[in-house]
Amino acid sequence: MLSLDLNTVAILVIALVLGSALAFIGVLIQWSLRKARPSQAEPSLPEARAALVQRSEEALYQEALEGTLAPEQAAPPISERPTSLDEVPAPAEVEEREPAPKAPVRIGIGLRKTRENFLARIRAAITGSKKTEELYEGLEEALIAADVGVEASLKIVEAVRIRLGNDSRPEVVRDALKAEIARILEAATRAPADSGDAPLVIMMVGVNGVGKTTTVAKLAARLKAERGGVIVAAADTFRAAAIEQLQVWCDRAGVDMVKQSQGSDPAAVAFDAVKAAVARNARSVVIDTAGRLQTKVNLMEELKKIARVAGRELPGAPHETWLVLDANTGQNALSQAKIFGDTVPLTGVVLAKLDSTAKGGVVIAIADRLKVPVRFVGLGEEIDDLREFDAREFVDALFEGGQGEGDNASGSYAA
Ligand SMILES: Nc1nc2c(ncn2[C@@H]2O[C@H](COP(=O)(O)OP(=O)(O)OP(=O)(O)O)[C@@H](O)[C@H]2O)c(=O)[nH]1
Ligand SMILES: [Mg+2]
Repeated sequence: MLSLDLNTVAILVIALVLGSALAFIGVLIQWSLRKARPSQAEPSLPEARAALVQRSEEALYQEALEGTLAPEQAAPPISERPTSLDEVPAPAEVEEREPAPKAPVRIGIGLRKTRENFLARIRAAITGSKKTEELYEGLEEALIAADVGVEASLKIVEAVRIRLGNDSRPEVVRDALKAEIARILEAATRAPADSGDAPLVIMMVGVNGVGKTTTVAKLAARLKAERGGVIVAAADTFRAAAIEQLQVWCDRAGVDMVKQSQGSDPAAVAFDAVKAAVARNARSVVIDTAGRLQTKVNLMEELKKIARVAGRELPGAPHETWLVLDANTGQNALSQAKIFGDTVPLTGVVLAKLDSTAKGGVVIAIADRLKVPVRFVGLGEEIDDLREFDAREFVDALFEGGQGEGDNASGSYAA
C-alpha cells in the first residue's frame, strides 16, 4: 500500500514538473513573440504620445473655429516662451542635389495676357486718332482700361503731351509712353534691406488666397540658393491645413519650417522662427501669415503684434514686410495696399498670378500711388515661377511686339 502510494506520488511529482516546464516554455514563447511584434501588441510610447497630441490639437482647432478658445489658451504668453527653442526640431538633413537645369522663367511669357490687353488698347488709341487732342484722350482711356488707374494714367499722358507737343507720330508717342511708364516704375524702386550679419526677416501679408504661401515657398527656395540657410515660419495658424500646405512646399524647397499647433498665437511662431534662425546662423527667415480682409481691425492688429514680437527677438525685424497682391484684383489692389500699409509699414509688393491676368497694368498704379517697390512677380504655380521685378525689363516686355511700323502679325501702330 505504502509502495503503491510512493509510486503514485513519484508519478504525480514527475507530471507536475513536466507540466510546469511546459507552462514555462509556453510563457517564454509568448514573451518572445510579443517582443518581436511590440507595435501590434500595444502602441509604443512615442506613438501613444503623438496620438494624444493630435487629439488635443484637433480639439483646440475645433474650439478656435467655434470661437470658444480663450486667447490665453491658444498659446502660452510670449514671456513664458524663451525655452521653446528646445522644442524646435533640429534642421532636417537635406540631401544636397544639383538642381535640374531649367530655363529661367521669362517675364515676357508671364505678361502675355497683360501685354495683349495693354498693347491692343494703346495701338487703337495711337492709330485711331486723327487729331492730337483725340490721341491724348484716347491714350488716357486706353491706360485706364488697362488697369493703370485714373490718376497714374492722367499723369503719364500729361507728361507725354508736354514732352512731345504736337508730334503725334505713332512710334514717337509709343517711345515717350514707354519712357514715362519706366520712369514711374523706377522712381518707386528701392534697394532691399540689409540685415548685416543677422538673418534677414521678411514677413508676407495679404488678403485670403492671393498667393502668400506659394510666394513664401518660391522665395524661400530662391533665398536658399542665393544666401544659404532659410527658416520659414508657419504663422498662419488659423486656416485648416495651412501648416500642412506650407510643410509640403518647404520640403519641396528643401528649407526648415518652424511651426506650432493650429490655433496657436502666430506671433509666438514668428518669435520661435527668428530665435531659431539666430541660434542656427540661418541667413533668412520668411514668415507666412494667415489671409485677412483689410477691413477686419482685430486681424490687422494681429499683424502688428507679429511684427513687434519678431522685433523683440531681433531688433529691426521684420526688415521687410511685403504685401502679396493677386494681379487679377486690378484696382482693388490699391485699397488693399493702402490699408495694409497703414497697419504695418510696407517695404514691397509681390504681384502674384501675373501669368493668369490681363490686369498687370496695376503695377504702374501701385508704383505711382503708393511709392512702394514691386519686389517680385509670380508667374505660375511652380516653385521656380517667381521673377525679381525689374522696371526696365517689365516695360520692355509690356511693349514687346509693338515696334511700330516693323510690326506685322499682331498689327502695328502705323497700320
Ligand atoms: N497662376 C498662378 N497661380 C498662383 C500663383 N501664386 C499662387 N497661385 C495659386 O493661387 C492659389 C492660392 O495660393 P496660396 O499660396 O495658397 O494663397 P494664400 O494667399 O496663401 O491663401 P490663404 O493662406 O488661404 O490666404 C493656389 O492655387 C496657387 O497655386 C502665380 O503666380 N500664378
Ligand atoms: Mg496661405
